[in-house]
Amino acid sequence: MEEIKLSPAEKSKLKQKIKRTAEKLGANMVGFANVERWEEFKHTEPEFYPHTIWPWARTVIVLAVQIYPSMLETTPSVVYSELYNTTNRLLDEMSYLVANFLNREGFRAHFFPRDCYGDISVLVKKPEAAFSHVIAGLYAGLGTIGMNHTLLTPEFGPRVRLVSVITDAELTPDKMLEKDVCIKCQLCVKNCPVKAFTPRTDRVAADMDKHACALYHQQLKGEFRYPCGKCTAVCPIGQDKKKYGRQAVSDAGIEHVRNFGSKNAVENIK
Ligand code: B12
Ligand code: SF4
Ligand code: SF4
Repeated sequence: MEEIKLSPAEKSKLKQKIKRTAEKLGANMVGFANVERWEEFKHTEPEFYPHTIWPWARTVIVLAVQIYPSMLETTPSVVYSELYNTTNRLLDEMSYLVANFLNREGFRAHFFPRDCYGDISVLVKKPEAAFSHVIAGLYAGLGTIGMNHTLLTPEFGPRVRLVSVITDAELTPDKMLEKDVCIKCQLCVKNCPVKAFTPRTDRVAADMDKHACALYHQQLKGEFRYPCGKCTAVCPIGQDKKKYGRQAVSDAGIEHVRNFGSKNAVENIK
């Protein structure tokens, strides 16, 4: 298939149209990365680059939806579990439809589903996917990677879930953030129930025991109060924390919510 060459004015118009489409579908954030950034920054092995997998890929469009702090802070609970499932459906649908829009404009496009694993038992053995939305979000200028290994955005801190649309449309990439969004307060480190993080003094600010985190998630799944996300709930970064307040649900409220809808409801995890 012949590549469609766009003038700078056409590129800018198409970018605006994509943003508007995604926002109408519910996206809180939209960012654009050119595939060259995977080669420039090399956070992953080449087999994970979008254009290694799909040689026609030129741009990755990353969409984010917010996680409401007032629901997340009840974690582990069925309330957060339901929110998580809802965002997952929304992300996959939104990205499907944005890819569909690009198809109708004459471009190749598809989405990489928001997670892409069969079951948590698979991640206990091998905690990674064929394509990382965190890395894509970093390259698309949505945020920077925090000590808790998630993408921290100035608007919602780490309380966003991500999905990527991969296309052969050559669009102007967004600027990556220059300033580290993470303030290294270590609240994520201190509040992790399985002590998954070990702080480091170099650029990668903490090692993460992904196996311990995945094992804990397996337990929570059996109790119908999956996932955990405590390291994202406590992060003080984000305008959302200003809007909802530092703690967005009362202690009594947390206990009440945990008493319903899942097994092992109220116990030692806070
Ligand atoms: C496998 C997986 C897991 C595994 C492994 C987690 C991990 N961090 O790799 C387990 C089961 C432990 C897990 C747990 C959770 N997950 Co998960 N998970 C995934 C999945 C499916 C693949 C991730 C992957 O391939 N990892 C392997 C690669 C990317 O890791 P890596 O090469 O080691 O990259 C790391 C290094 O490069 C390092 N790094 C690079 N530069 C720097 C700089 C600094 C300063 C630091 C500290 C690190 C660092 O950080 C990168 C990310 O870990 C993605 C969805 C997807 N397809 O992207 C969701 C995803 C990463 N998970 C997500 C979430 C929210 C969670 C949870 C909070 C649970 C929840 N939903 O409430 C927890 C906690 C995660 C955490 N603290 O990292 C979100 C993250 C959103 C965000 N804002 O970043 C994702 C993107 C899902 C989504 N569609 O939104 N998850
Ligand atoms: S809780 Fe603090 S250290 Fe952890 S990611 Fe957020 S800002 Fe960084
Ligand atoms: S999701 Fe929970 S168990 Fe996993 S690293 Fe974050 S706080 Fe720890």
